Amino acid sequence: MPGQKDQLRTWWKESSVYQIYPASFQDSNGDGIGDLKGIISRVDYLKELGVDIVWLSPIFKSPQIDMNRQGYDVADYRAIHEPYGDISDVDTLKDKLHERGMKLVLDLVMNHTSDQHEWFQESRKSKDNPYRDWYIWRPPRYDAQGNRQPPNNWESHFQGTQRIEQRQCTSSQLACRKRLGV
Ligand SMILES: [Ca+2]
Repeated sequence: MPGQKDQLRTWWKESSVYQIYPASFQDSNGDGIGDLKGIISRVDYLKELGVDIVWLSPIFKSPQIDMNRQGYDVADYRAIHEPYGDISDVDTLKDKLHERGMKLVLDLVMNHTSDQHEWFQESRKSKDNPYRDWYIWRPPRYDAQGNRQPPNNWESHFQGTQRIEQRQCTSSQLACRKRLGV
């Protein structure tokens, strides 16, 4: 029977977490872009550092047009961003981390998708599409001169208004992205 102290221990509070942005961590094939095989080749190094948990920034299929190519605009949650590798690489990385007593945390945000995701492509087709209410749609706003206005004036806690506008863009229209220069 574990003692009370052991029962109160939680791995996600008491572990050393090492976040990896895949594109810049380790390139295994010389194309200039870090990848999963590169991370796999450094698993022993991570263990030597004393890492308990690898937090992997987004690796899913994405056009990478969100802020600074972070990959939070996911186009397919069941596929890997091609320059990073494929699902078998994820399995290998997971297995090698587990063999060394480390955990793997995948970073993804579930409250929005890329405008290239098939759910969004369906949703935008018509108001009676089965996917229509998978996204929030509102009529566009215009000023007195007839110029189309941003979706809202919300501010982000993270990176100012642009991030919010960009999230709106991923679920609205190309013209909005052009306006923001993203
Ligand atoms: Ca590479």
